[in-house]
Amino acid sequence: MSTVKLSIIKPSVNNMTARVFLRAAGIPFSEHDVFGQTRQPDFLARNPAHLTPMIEDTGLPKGALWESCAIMQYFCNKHGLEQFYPKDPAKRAMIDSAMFYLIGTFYPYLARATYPMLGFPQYPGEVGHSEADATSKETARKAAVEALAEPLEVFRTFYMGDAPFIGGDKPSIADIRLAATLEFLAVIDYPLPDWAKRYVASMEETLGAAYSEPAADVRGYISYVKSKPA
Ligand SMILES: N[C@@H](CCC(=O)N[C@@H](CS)C(=O)NCC(=O)O)C(=O)O
Repeated sequence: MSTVKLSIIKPSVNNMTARVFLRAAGIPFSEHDVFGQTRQPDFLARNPAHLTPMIEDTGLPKGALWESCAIMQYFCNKHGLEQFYPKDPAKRAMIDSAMFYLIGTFYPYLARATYPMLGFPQYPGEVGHSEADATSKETARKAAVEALAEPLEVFRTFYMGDAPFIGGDKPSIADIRLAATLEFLAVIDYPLPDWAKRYVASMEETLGAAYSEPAADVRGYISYVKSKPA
């Protein structure tokens, strides 16, 4: 079996998601740090969206695949990893819904709330990316911080309910996506509710080094950013 090639940027939780998943699923892969290389001609030829995580695997129609959730879905489908992505259509729909809700609703708030502190660029059309003054940018950032609480609570009340994970008794790919995402909130000292703290701790305890090793890169970057003078 040819080895999957995973291209990553270490401080990113989008990348942490794929890194945790491939380790937890026991899929053989080689990891390549492409920090600073995503807009170079060789990378763009393979991935015109210049996004990481990216996998390259034989059999993919275009050779490469990006989007963290699509990467996890692909490997679960390919290897029948039902423990992470149930086959039952109704159960699978809940996992898909949680991931779409994260990417489409929760993550944009989280990016607006944390990217300025992380030193990451914001998206065109947003106040943080505009020529607005620092006060206006901070007002917009704080609005995004405030908006986080409602979708966060939806993950607990709707997707998890009485179970410890979105996947029920065991972490699913939606849990890997959510736990990794929550890691970024440390950069703004976001007051995570107790259930969310316990949830991330359970994810780490359950997945072990598969979680801790990629998490260490995100946490290390956050510590570095927070240690810099404002
Ligand atoms: N929704 C995507 C987001 C991917 C993304 O934003 N990747 C960023 C790192 S966090 C990236 O590779 N940026 C490099 C670039 O745009 O050149 C996912 O979940 O994979």
